[in-house]
Amino acid sequence: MHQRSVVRVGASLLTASLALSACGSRSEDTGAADGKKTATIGVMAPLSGDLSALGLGIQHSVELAVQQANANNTIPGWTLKVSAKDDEAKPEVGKNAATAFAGDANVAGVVGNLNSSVAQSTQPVLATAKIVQVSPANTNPSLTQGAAFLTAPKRTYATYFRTSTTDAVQGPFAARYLFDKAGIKKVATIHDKKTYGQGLVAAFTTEFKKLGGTITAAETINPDDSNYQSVISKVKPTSPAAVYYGGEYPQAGPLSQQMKAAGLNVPLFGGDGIFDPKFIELAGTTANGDLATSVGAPTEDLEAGKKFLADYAAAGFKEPSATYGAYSYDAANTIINALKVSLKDAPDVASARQATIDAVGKVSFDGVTGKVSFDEFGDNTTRVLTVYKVVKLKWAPELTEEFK
Ligand code: ABU
Repeated sequence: MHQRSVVRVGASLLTASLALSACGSRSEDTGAADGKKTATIGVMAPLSGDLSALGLGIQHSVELAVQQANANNTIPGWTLKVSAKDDEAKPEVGKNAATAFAGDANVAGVVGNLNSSVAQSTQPVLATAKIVQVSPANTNPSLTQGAAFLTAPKRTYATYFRTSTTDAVQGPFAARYLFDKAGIKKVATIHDKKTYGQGLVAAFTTEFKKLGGTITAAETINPDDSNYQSVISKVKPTSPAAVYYGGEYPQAGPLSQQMKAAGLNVPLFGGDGIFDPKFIELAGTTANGDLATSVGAPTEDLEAGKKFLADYAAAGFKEPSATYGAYSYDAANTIINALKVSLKDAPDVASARQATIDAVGKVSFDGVTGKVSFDEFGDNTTRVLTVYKVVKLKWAPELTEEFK
């Protein structure tokens, strides 16, 4: 496979190639001019399979940030490159991708992963190599605050940061919306047993019960299954007014469709993992009324977001920026902002790695998604979320709020 993209370097317009190698790794040669040193920003995301719509949006949004940095000579004396690796949404594949980045002395930082379960396997590899990692999408709280995040939060990896918020915010945000705004007091929960889905449902459940709500059933599915009749038959007799789902759209879409077909005519409500047009495609004509929370305000409603979307369209990427595009662009610019400091007088990328980690911890800039800066755990200090509802078979924003 061979894709072409247009890259501006300085005042000249260059044509660069995006090559996909047999091992599923894509790298972009941004055409370093003579005398310039090169630093690579890695991307790890699902670039194939069910979640590739999200992963390709992450990859291209990083490419856009890098193209703009090169065009603006943001880091004098240096040209940035992008190297994107397909983690296939699988922990072991992600670990191999991280190991390859760790073995490359030119890698200055990595954007990724999408899946919290994959990041659990890449964090230690990049930490050992002292390579900074910024995820645009991982929401499981343990990635930044450790397994005991509820009672004794403790930073686990000094190299790991994220521009998205966490499920310790997203789950309660959904619970408050259902209980306070939608007036729904009885909910059944279902999750896919993976790190993200399980954590999201746990955070939702704690808050929903605290508010006085009732969890009528707490069930799980196997993410490899496509028939959910068995779980639906356990949930339906408990008469919930909504089903809260922890997991991603490849399972949530068919679950919604099968729930309605079986007469469980209540909204399916999920997190950012279901917020994609593919959910509606899979859920079909009965998806209207289903709900999702997602990180941040709707990109198209923000001034900086409008510019990002226009620049993204002008760059001519084949796939849309999708749910995490703006967060990926901000993640790439987090690393680029840090490199402005760490590479300034550095002889090479590898010797600047600790300085890059330190500089990421101190970034503070107005990104596309809002103010980008990190707390003592590496979490974004901005905690804005949006509830979306399926209306006329399209996601429509219902409520955007800062979580307090
Ligand atoms: N944040 C939703 C999807 C990615 C994850 O596993 O965290």
